[in-house]
Amino acid sequence: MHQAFAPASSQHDAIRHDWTADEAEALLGLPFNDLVFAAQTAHRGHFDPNRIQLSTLLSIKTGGCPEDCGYCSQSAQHETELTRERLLPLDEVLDAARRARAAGATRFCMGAAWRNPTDKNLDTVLAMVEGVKALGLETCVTLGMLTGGQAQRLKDAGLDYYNHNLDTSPEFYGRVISTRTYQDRLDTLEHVRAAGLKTCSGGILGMGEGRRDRAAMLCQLANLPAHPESVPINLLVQVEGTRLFGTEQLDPFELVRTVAAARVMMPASWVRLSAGRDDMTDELQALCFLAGANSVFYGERLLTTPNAGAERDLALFARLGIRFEEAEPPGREEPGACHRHEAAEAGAAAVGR
Ligand code: SAM
Ligand code: DTB
Ligand code: SF4
Repeated sequence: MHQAFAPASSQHDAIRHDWTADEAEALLGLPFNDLVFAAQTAHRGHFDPNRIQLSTLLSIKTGGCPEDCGYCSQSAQHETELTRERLLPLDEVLDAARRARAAGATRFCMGAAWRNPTDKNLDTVLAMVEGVKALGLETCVTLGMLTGGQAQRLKDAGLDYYNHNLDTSPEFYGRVISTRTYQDRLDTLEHVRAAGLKTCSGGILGMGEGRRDRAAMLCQLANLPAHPESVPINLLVQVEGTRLFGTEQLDPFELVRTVAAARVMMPASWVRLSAGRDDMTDELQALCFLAGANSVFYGERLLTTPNAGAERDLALFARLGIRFEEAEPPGREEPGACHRHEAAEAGAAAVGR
């Protein structure tokens, strides 16, 4: 076993904020079995290893974004097949949230293709947050950059999580986005944290970055004043017409290694296997769950691209004996509390086992 990373198991679940890129790179480069073992050990110190959290995504404002993120179908600088849409009306959003709850999601995440929300747009989003929360779902929004005042208004409306990704390392960042800086992203994360919102922040793999960049990105996340409560690890969804379309595919084991390192470095956070699952085999997803991923986007679509469907997911969870939790119906004594849903049984029925 590697000396630096195989000490007593109690050290695997330490909450640290002093990771160096060298250390994180060494962690990512451990023999695969040692790394996965370290991740499982950390995972079991903080979570039920056979349970995952389900979030459903909805794009509330699609396309026409002024930013130039090289991966994104919604950038106005890319010629993709996407149709630009206006901000969705409240009733459509609430219908989608009810459907997500009925399907078993506990968190509803709403995304908008904005550089930042205007205060007027934010008023509309606040009503969405209040409405979704009243359904007994946890709420998350991703709206671009926020001021401190906007973060506070979201908090006051009852928002649980704000998603804002660092996307990659500071060193690789300039190859992906030029219209906002890394520091802009860190500033928004600071506003989110200062307002008392939970932070959802992670990145994208498979954009042509190297292992050192993945290590540096994980260090940035783990060395924030508080670990993000939720860490989405996206695998680039290659959309025709975007600048990063045609990028060489990442070795799938690098995805598993990154999930495992995220679990070791942020042991008490939800690590979400996010975009890209539709193109993954069941076996690759199972390795990611073994490596400590314990949350997924659940439902037929991500924002603008297909997701692994609910039927496929239920069948996979059943084969792996993974349970998920379902939102309490609203009006119970502990709003937002969850009860166990035996996905394994439901899914087993779905696959006839
Ligand atoms: N416009 C807001 C922003 O960028 O802050 C919110 C929406 S944006 C689509 C949210 C995140 O989705 C991005 O930061 C990126 O990490 C992820 N994302 C977008 N397109 C993706 C793709 N094609 N593949 C993987 N992840 C993607
Ligand atoms: C995150 O980390 N991944 C989600 C969510 N946060 C907003 C977005 C994934 C988008 C995948 C490409 C698409 O559907 O447009
Ligand atoms: Fe706009 Fe967000 Fe897409 Fe960047 S990732 S182009 S900010 S929608």
